[in-house]
Amino acid sequence: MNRHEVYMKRAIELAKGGWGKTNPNPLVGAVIVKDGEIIAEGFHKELGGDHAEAAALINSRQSVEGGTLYVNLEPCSHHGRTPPCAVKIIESKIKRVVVAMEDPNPLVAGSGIRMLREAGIEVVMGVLEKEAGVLNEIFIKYISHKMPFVIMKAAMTLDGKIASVTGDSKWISGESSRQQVHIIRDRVSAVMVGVNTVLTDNPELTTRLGSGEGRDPVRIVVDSRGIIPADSKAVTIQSPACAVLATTSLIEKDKEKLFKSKGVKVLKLDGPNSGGHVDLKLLMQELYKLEIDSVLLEGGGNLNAAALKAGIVDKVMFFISPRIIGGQEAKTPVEGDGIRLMSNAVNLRDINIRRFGRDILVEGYVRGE
Ligand code: AOF
Ligand code: ZN
Repeated sequence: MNRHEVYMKRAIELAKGGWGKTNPNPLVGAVIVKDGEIIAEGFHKELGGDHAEAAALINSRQSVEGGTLYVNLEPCSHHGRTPPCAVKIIESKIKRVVVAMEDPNPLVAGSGIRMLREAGIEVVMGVLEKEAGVLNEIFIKYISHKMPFVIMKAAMTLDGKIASVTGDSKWISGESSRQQVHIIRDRVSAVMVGVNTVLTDNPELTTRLGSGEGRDPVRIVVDSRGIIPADSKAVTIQSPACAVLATTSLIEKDKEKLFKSKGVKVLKLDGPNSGGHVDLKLLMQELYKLEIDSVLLEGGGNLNAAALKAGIVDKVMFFISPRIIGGQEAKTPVEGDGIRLMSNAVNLRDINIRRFGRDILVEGYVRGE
């Protein structure tokens, strides 16, 4: 790792301090180096708060004049919730700015770099670009496609079952895997399940980190006919985050009223070709409007199949527990009609394998730039 990469790695580590708090804004960290030493650090702590570059400039206890600023995202050039960072950097007399990646936000998209260069500041681009892209995979999808980043998560046995023949699905994966899921729930804006999952498991869909900290995601239930009981935990649980019922015009009027009276946001999403089902692409476009930048899709098999078919899934995370339960009728993570030819399979790229206790996590991306 060269000098630039060492400091950029630090900026990326700092950025992670904003996990779960900056959505739908990016994770950004910044480091200021002068005479071979880090003299200030900062990161974007929460939505609406100081941008990372501004935070680092404020945190410096000595003059930053002539120093180098490392930041994992191009400094902004626009007046948004805060004034443009590029202007602050120019005023601070920083000599050089090292950036991991250009800002995909159309409001910025290269203009921050241009501003800096026009002011005579040396700009070095592309340091740890790939790592920076992974760090902000949610932001990049959200801002460039106007849809949330969708992570399909499942926990299955070694023989690929998500429940036994009797429907028992409690404790398929171990404690450590389940904890990891709560860490992800804390970082994403929403968690989404299908009607059958609510009917059979009645999940709370909240974040339980153990430490007492953590932020609940918005709870989304996809239920085309609006048949889940109004006293389902997903509806009634006490949480600062709201519940969304993604349904269609097939929902009964009284039921719709009942859900609304309980504070549920009811979205009717009939698509031209969705045949009485919720149009998932339309749902994603609506979620974008609600500033939901990421969705953890927790099944079950029918919704997972529909989501893959609709092309809304970005990332897959399958936890595999080394247990075998068998049963022809036992449910699997992806049901639906299935593909006919192997050549049409969903082929994951950039596969990563991690261990959580006795379980194995296989994760990868469905598509990507
Ligand atoms: C951040 N934090 O550290 C940086 C960002 O909503 P605003 O006005 O705060 O502006 C958000 C945009 O600013 C964001 O989409 C990104 O393009 C740019 N940079 N944003 O939230 C930061 N550096
Ligand atoms: Zn900024």
